[in-house]
Amino acid sequence: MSPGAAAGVAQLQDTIIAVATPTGMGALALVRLSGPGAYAIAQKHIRPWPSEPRAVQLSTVYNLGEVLDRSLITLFPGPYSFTGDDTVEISTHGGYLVPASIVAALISSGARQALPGEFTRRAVLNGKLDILQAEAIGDLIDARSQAMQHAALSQLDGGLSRRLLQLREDLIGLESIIAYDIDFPEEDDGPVPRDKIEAAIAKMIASLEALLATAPAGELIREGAVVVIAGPPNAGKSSLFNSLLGRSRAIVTEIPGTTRDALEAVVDSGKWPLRLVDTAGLRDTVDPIERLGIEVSERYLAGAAVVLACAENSAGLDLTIDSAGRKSTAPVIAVRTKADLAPHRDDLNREHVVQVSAHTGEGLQNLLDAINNAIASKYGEAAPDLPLLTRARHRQALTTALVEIRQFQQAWREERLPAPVASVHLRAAVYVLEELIGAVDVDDVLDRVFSSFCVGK
Ligand SMILES: Nc1nc2c(ncn2[C@@H]2O[C@H](COP(=O)(O)OP(=O)(O)OP(=O)(O)O)[C@@H](O)[C@H]2O)c(=O)[nH]1
Ligand SMILES: [Mg+2]
Repeated sequence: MSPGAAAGVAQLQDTIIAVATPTGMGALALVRLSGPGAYAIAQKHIRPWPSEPRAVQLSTVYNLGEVLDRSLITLFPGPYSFTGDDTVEISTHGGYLVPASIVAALISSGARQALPGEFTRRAVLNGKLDILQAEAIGDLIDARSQAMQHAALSQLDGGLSRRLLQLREDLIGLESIIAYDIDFPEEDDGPVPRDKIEAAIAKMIASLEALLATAPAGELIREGAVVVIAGPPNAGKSSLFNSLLGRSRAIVTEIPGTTRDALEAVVDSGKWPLRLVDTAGLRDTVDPIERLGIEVSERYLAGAAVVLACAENSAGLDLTIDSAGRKSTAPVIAVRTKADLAPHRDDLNREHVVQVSAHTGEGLQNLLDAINNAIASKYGEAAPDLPLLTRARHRQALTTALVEIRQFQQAWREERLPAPVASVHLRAAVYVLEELIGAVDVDDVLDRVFSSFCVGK
């Protein structure tokens, strides 16, 4: 057990409390109290005490005889609560004072201020959630796009955990077949057929590869795709940025060189969260401040998922596409700005140029579609029936598991290593998956081996 886990177990004796809603002015706030002493602590302050669990009771919260608030109280007895421990939820009036005074009163009676994420951590330690589901709760709260909301909900529902548990199950199955073969090579059935083991390995490798293939799209959904708006000064980049954002965030003037620093804002395109970046116009300049801004633009270009090369004329577009191509490996979308000014000019009716006007809104949807398509063709679309890997932690763990299984496959095929040694790779893959899910039970393989034995053997 890690020292962190040991600390978690020791702290499980504490009853923790926190305001679950954000600090600040609001109609309501939720105070959550959870732990072995939750009921005893809350009973010192709440009257009347709810007569039944999971039913809302209008009560008064007191401290030393003084009324703190009229609140709605709900009891969630363990283990049927979010954390698995007895939990009291107090729905109070909002604002700065009321929720904080209730928390202070309950702390004076023995509760402890919860650490960040501690309620969810308890849910994991009490077996209510696995680590992947706990991460999904964090992602759901952080979600700034529908795509992330869907991915987090599916992970919370256990989609990814179930797949990984199945994989772990398959690995343990394979381990036990090999162990059985080693221990009882002259059984009546004869040795385990090699092609059966080959097929099981191939199935696991295919399943891991399919999951790993979702990582680029999954990580992009969680982190957002950096979309850099680049182009010559005065091309209308900041205007386009504001239009895509739906609000006036960047300063727009007719003076070339207005934007000096990169500005970033998130737009939900429906499919991907886009981290739109407005940048300083690219040009040769002696102005040191503008030069610094251009350097920042170039850095953003290097890390872009997609570049919008913007210009209001054909020559400007060619130059921008060219310089974007040199600074970035991302797909470049050619965007002809200010389409309202000189519509249908021949030189700009060329193919693969999206025409937009920040003033009329023309072409903005086409541009969003083009961005979504460019991202999907570079990073892949999420297969609807597959959970997504949304974190580098998931990708690294599954890559390690895949490497171990491939090493087993090779050793098995070449009969290079004795079977017990080769199966060390399978054990390593099982550990990696267990660590990823947060479910560790090494006795499983023994259970499998002995469950197929006859009584008395
Ligand atoms: N008619 C028309 N004018 C536009 C449009 N977009 C921008 N402009 C005008 O073009 C000028 C420059 O716009 P900005 O958005 O500041 O251009 P920019 O590319 O950010 O410029 P820098 O920050 O200097 O690099 C302003 O006067 C805008 O009003 C458009 O779609 N139609
Ligand atoms: Mg600008």
